[in-house]
This record gives sequence, structure tokens and C-alpha cells, in this order.
Amino acid sequence: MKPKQMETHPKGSHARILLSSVFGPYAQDDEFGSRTINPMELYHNQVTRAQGSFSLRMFHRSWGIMMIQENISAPCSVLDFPTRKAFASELTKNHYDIVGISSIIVNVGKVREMCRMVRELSPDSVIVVGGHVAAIPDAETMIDADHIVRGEGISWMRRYLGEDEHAPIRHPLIVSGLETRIMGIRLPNRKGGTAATIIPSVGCPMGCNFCTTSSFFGGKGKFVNFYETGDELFEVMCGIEAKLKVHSFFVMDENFLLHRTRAMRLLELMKQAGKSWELSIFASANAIRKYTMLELVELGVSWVWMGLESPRSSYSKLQGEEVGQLTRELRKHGIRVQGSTIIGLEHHTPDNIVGEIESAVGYQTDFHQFMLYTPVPGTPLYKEMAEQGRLLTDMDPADIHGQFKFNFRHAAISREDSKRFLDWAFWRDFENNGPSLYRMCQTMLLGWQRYKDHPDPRIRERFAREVKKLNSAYNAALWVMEREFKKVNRSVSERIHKLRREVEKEFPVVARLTAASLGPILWWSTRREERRLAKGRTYEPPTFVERRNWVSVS
Ligand code: B12
Ligand code: SF4
Repeated sequence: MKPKQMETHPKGSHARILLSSVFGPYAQDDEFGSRTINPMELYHNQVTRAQGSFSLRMFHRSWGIMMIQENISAPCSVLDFPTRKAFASELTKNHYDIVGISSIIVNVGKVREMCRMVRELSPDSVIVVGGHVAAIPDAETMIDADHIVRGEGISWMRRYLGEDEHAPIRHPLIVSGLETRIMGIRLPNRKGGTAATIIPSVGCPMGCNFCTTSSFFGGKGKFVNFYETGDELFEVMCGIEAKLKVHSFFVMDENFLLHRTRAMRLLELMKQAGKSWELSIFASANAIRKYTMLELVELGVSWVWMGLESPRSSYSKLQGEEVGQLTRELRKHGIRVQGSTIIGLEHHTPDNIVGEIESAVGYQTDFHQFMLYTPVPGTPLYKEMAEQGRLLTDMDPADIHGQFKFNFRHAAISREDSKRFLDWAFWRDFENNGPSLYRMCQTMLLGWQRYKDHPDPRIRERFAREVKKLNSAYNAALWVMEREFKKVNRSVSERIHKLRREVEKEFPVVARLTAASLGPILWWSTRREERRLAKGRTYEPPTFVERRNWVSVS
């Protein structure tokens, strides 16, 4: 069906709207495009997936639809992670004028099915599909939607409802991670215990040729700012801090540090107000280098996700950067580093790729994501590959997620080998560096030792807050890891032992006591988790239904 031209909905702000993410369960193979190796999890999907019971497991809500809901005045329900049944029931229980479906490309099969269900169960509803799935060039022929929205969705939805698209952006209250579990233990959901997500902007002006988030919001030189200035951002963060009782923020901005004026103004305001916040950010190496280590620490940067791509790649963010030196330096200042390395770049061959993976592993980052070089619709890379006739056209989109096999013909590496090298990279990182939890503990201790006596009370407060985990539960975890690795990887076990001794030297009473009391329980739960995973246990996020401006229709 041909999508309709953009027009305002006849009911305007009185239209009743359902915004839904795609249905689960996700971590299983099915005909709609779920895949066991593609769970709805960040770390276990693409970062710690080879770390067994030490893998960090958690879910993240669908922030795009939460942002849209918060910024329109129409009655609106958000349905997050529904089952097919829950989606059907929501459609029949409430009459919706508009059904919005949010998806990424890999889940296009689910979008197709959801559109079919809407046509059948709620035939009067207008179907709007948004999110990265809209980047598929011929999406119109694959899904039966009335509108397929490319790019930023808040302004689109406001326009569609006849509202002011330039009105200031209200930020929803978002708890960043949900149902976190590690070593077989589910962490308690304590108010303020988990960071809040804050989304200052979408897109990235760097425009790397493979990057879908950059291209989706305009490509090189373009991005969409929700909060232009440090003052605006500070105000939003203060509001969230007060309501969610958090000190910690997951800043969902592709390259937060690139916007130096905003970041430095934020720092100024944080200093004035005595805010001792922790920020987890994404940043490119060249952007990080625009700051001194002290500035980063003052800003509360405690975790940074940094694209390393490859030591020999030509991406401008790495030019002139000595990546190993930078990661070591960050960790010495208590900043946890999550590296991201691409497998299967154009210059990779079976002869050089092992060496490149070894250098990536050698950076000893706290976390390491490995991802296949993947031409994704909408990106310059995709266009280039299509022009060269190198795209594999018979692949199911559900298998194009960067964690399986190439979706293009590589000059030197076969499809089968792409998976072998990818899997080997995860394995090698784990074998060489041990569990990410251990590496994080190491960085936390370094930060504490360096800054515990710093003259700025904001800095002292932050490190003291972080170290409380290290001298208690995390030390018990070190005790377990040391034992678990003794037989299988002596070198890692010895390194963990050394770190545990250092932690116990720093906190002789508390750390020892918790290791002795909590350690055996954690050891038991770790082993139980290993057995469960061996039997194929997977995890699924719960379903959420949230209504805003809601009036029930009788
Ligand atoms: C959080 C996140 C996740 C979470 C899940 C979130 C969820 N509940 O679905 C987790 C960690 C589980 C995850 C998993 C995966 N993810 Co992910 N993820 C992200 C991340 C980091 C943030 C998304 C976000 O909230 N952004 C902020 C919001 C505001 O932006 P947005 O979602 O794009 O929404 C805006 C518009 O798109 C639009 N919009 C969105 N929905 C709708 C709906 C309607 C009706 C309308 C009108 C508009 C609209 O309006 C919003 C406001 O402007 C993005 C990267 C990024 N920076 O965006 C990757 C990203 C979305 N993920 C991606 C991928 C590939 C995956 C995985 C396949 C893992 C992998 N191998 O990389 C898995 C898939 C899991 C699965 N089974 O589905 C890709 C998608 C690529 C593509 N072109 O499809 C991205 C872009 C990362 C990347 N650069 O490669 N992911
Ligand atoms: S720097 Fe990162 S977010 Fe920005 S375009 Fe490159 S890969 Fe994308």
C-alpha cells in the first residue's frame, strides 16, 4: 500500500494514540524474526556475551516512544515489550485512532505482523511506523503502514497532531537499566539505585560511513539537539535527580563530549550547585582528547563508550590517537572504558585480523563490544556496497544485526569466517582480560586511590559512593571469580587475587567480612546460573503499559 502524504490527523490532539515497541519474546528463534543470539539486552547481546554467568544482564526501555509520549498532549498509551497477545488485547480493549510502532531494521518482520494485526483488529486506526526500520529504502512495500516516519519522531508527531513542533522538549523519567542480574543474582530495584537515562540529542555530526544513528538523523554535519545549552541540560537533570533520587545519569547522546561548550557550562553549573553526579557517556577519542583528565573527572564522567573501530582504520575520530594510551589513562583516573571494535573492515584479511583483535584485546578495556562491519540501509556504506553489487540480497533482515555473519561480500574474508573471527574476538577478550566485572573493580579502585583525598568535595563524594560497592558486594564477587578461574585460567585468577588483596588492604574490615559472608552465597548462585545457561535459559523484559493524558472510553 502506498503511504499517505503528511497531513494533520482530523482529531488533532484529541486523537487516542497507542505507541508500541515490537513484540517479544525476543531471545528465541521464530518466524517473526526473533533470534536466540539477538536478545533484548545490551551487554549480553553484544558486549559480555561470552562471559557466561559473569555476563551483565539487563534491559532498557524503548526511549524513543517514551520521549514522544511525554511531548504530545493527546491521550497516549505506551506499550513496551508486549507479547503478541498483549498487543492484540490492547488494540481490542481500547479504541485507538493512531497506532504507532517503533522498530529497528532487524525487527521488520514483527512490524509487518503488527500492521496486519492492526488492520484486522482495529481497522479504523491510522498506522504510523517510526524508528530505524524506516531507513529501509522500500519499507513501503514490506509493511502495510499509513505513514513511515524517517528521522526525529517528536516533531513529526506534534506536526501530525497539529501541535507546536518547536515547543520545548519535556524529558520523561527514565530508569536506565531494568532487572539487572549478574552471577545468578537479580539486583534489587532500589529507588535511585540505577542511573537515569537522559537524552540530550539524537544523531552525530561525525558521519562515519557505517553509522546508522548518524545517517538516520541527517548524516555528516547534522544532528538534532533536544537541549542546546548546558543550562537547559542542567535544569532537566536537576528535575530528574529530584524525582528519581539519582546521582547517576546514562547520557544517551552519540558523542556527548563533542559539544564542548554545553559540557563545560554543565560543569560550571554542577560546581556552583555542588552536584556530585556520575555520567556514563558515549564519546569519540578525538572528542575525549579535547578535555583534560581532571575536567572529565570533575564532570563526573565515570564510564565512557568509545569507538576504537580498528588501529588501522581511517575514521577521523581516531586520527592521531594512541588508543591504548588513552584507555590506560582513563582507567587510571577511575573512568571505566567500553571499547568498540569492528570486525571485517575493508583492510582486514585472514592474515591481519587476528593481530588486530589481539591489539584490541590488549587495550584491556573494562568492557569490549565487537561488531561486524555491516552495511545498513540509509548509510553511505550501504549505498557504496549496493553500487558495487556486493550486498547479499537473500539474507533475512532478522539476521543482519552485526552479531552473526556478514551481509556483504568481503574482499578477503568469507561469511562463515566472519562469524568465526567475531566469536573468537569475544572469547579472546574474556580469556585474556577476565570478566568485565573484575576489570571494572580494578578501575574503581584506581579511581578511589587517586581521588579519595581530592580537595573538591564533589569528587571525593562521588568516588566514595562508587567505592562502597567495591568494598562490599563487588569484593565478594572478586572472591568468587578468583575461585572460579583457578582451574580454568590461572593467570586471570592470580590477577583477581592481587586486586582482592589490594581492596582488602584499603578496607580491611568491611571488604573481608563481605567476602567471607556473601562470597559463598554468590559462588552458589554463580554455579546455579552456569547450569541454567547450559540448559539454554534466556531472559525476557517484562511488559510495560503507561498511559498519559488518559481518559477511558466506556
Ligand atoms: C537502547 C538501545 C537498545 C536497547 C533496546 C531498546 C529497546 N527497548 O528497543 C538494547 C540494548 C536491548 C538494544 C538492542 C539492540 N540494538 Co539497539 N540501540 C539502542 C540505542 C543505544 C539507543 C536507542 C534510543 O533510545 N535512542 C534515543 C531515542 C530518542 O532515539 P530513537 O529510538 O531513534 O527514537 C527517535 C526516532 O527514531 C523516532 N522514533 C522511534 N520510534 C518511533 C515510533 C514512531 C511511531 C515514530 C513516529 C517515531 C519514532 O523518534 C524518536 C525521537 O526522535 C541505539 C543507538 C542510538 N543512539 O539511538 C541502538 C540501536 C537502535 N540498536 C541497534 C541494533 C542493531 C540493536 C541490536 C540488533 C544489537 C546489535 N547487534 O547492535 C539489538 C536488537 C535487539 C532486538 N532483539 O531487537 C541499531 C539499529 C540499527 C538499525 N538501523 O536498525 C542502533 C541504531 C545502534 C547502531 N548505531 O547500530 N538496543
Ligand atoms: S563517531 Fe560514533 S556515533 Fe558518530 S558517526 Fe562515528 S560511529 Fe557514529
